[in-house]
Amino acid sequence: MGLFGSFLSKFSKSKATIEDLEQFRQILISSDIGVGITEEILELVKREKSEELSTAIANSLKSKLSTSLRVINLSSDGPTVILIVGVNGTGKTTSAAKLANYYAKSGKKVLLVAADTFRAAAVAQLQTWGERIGVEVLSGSSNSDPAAIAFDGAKKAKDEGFDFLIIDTAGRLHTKSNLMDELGKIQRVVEKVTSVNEILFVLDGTTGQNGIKQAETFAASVNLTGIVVTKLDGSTKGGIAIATEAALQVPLKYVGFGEGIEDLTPFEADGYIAELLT
Ligand SMILES: Nc1nc2c(ncn2[C@@H]2O[C@H](COP(=O)(O)OP(=O)(O)O)[C@@H](O)[C@H]2O)c(=O)[nH]1
Ligand SMILES: [Mg+2]
Repeated sequence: MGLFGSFLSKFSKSKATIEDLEQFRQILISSDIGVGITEEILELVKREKSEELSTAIANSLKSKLSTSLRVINLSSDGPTVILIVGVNGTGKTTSAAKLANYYAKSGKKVLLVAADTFRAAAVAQLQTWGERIGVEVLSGSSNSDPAAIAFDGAKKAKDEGFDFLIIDTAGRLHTKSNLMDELGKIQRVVEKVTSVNEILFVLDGTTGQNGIKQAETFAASVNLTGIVVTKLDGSTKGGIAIATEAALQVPLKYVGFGEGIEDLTPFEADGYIAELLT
């Protein structure tokens, strides 16, 4: 059963009491769907006919979502370049490897670039994934300029006919403006060689409303084209997916639901909402 299902089935049988509404409010808030959307849903509970309630909530949630396409924007000429950004520990490297694996398995030639040059362990982590999934990983020496390695990756991908170039970047605090500027620099140097098709913001689905603030600051520095929400496995925080997309109007493209290489799935809004409400 989804997060809201038991309440909705109760409300479909009898009118919600004040106590019911309060309990439902707690569930909604703790799902991280946000205060604004919580109050709107509660208004619908008070107002709608019980048999139409689920549909009314589903429609209300859908109307808040981005209308942009959720598929990865593929390059028509040259490699499809995907830049992976976000704060520390959200699942960037894991998601980069998952995406690389998906494309490699579908017969595409994929290059991963370890542009997280601050920590040797970060480079090693991507290399380990690369070996496991049979995808080449390009890395520079530690502490080298991340933009320089990204540039080398772009050149190599273009010259050697790669279909996908996936650039993993270092986690950065959205409050550090010099690091945010560095992302812009990475994008610009890659664009000297080939266009950047996607900038995916990776959000840890368990970080709560602060995640939305992170995303907003990143969106102010680089042109985010998609969101990946990770760690939704077994989480009761599923509301964050909707809250983030509603706040940013940037489409959620993938959801991570585990540490395994296959644990990434394209986000499908209708199914996701239906699941929350069932
Ligand atoms: N449960 C779960 N763990 C994840 C998921 N994605 C990443 N992780 C774990 O989160 C931790 C940080 O991931 P990592 O990719 O290194 O984050 P990065 O710092 O953003 O590159 C690792 O232990 C990953 O295995 C996910 O979807 N579900
Ligand atoms: Mg990483």
